[in-house]
Amino acid sequence: TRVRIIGAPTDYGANRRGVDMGPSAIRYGGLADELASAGVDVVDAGDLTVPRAEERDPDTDAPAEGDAKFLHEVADVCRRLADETEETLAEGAVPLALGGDHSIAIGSLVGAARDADVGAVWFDAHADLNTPSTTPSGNVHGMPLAAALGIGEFADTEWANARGLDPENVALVGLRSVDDAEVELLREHGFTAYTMSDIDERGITDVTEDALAAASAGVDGVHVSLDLDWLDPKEAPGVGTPVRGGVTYREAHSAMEIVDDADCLRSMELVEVNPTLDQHNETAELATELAASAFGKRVI
Ligand code: DIR
Ligand code: MN
Ligand code: MN
Ligand code: MN
Repeated sequence: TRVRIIGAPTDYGANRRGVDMGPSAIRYGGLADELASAGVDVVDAGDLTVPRAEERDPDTDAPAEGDAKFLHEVADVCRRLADETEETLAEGAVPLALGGDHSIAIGSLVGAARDADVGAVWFDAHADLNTPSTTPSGNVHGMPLAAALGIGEFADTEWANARGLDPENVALVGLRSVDDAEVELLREHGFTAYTMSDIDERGITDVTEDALAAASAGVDGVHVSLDLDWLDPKEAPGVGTPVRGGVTYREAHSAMEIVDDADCLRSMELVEVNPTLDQHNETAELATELAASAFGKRVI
């Protein structure tokens, strides 16, 4: 396997500053070495150029659509990430995007689904299905799945529509903080959704296998989106929106090993690592280990 790392150091989409340092923290946490130990051929494409929030042009500051903060800036980064993602896939490599906040997933999904039908598995405490009219926070990191699927006000947003992605091939795993409007969408659109209670009852292996089966049915491959707040904050304290009751270290590794076993991984991202909220960079290090498991690293 060949993997191309693409850093997307944004913090436009989150309410706690510092998540733009995620790509550095994850690299410093040993990503290239971890992937190499999984037998992966790694190329680091560096970071996309992302202007700081403080440097944005005041003329383009007007909120674009309802209450979505920095939507213009998010669009600019996601367009470029989509192009890089598409090019990486065309070269036969697996794009691995490093956030940054979760809004970058719009770019990953658009790029992955331009010339292919794809599914997605969303490992996250949150559903990320808000839109500018339903968002309680204004933060675009709570909207990427809705944006990529063209839900609500995103129906005609050309930069956000992931052409080859449909809700029937989207599986969410580990939900425990879902807003009312998101609950409605989860019921309406034919998503596969597993809460923490499902994991309690059925175990992480069964749930992850079913999620991958739903995501991969009838498509060319699967995008895995790993929001580090999926894990319990005891394991992953360096995130902006921690929610108690997440998966354990072992459950997370088990799920990533099942991703590898399913043999359908086509693109991936690691998001929401915020080293300013972390202890000794442990969340970034965890992210690198989980990526290695997803790309095939085993003890023996
Ligand atoms: C909440 C939090 N649902 C929102 N979302 C987060 O702001 O839309 N997503 N933290 O990762
Ligand atoms: Mn989350
Ligand atoms: Mn579509
Ligand atoms: Mn998220």
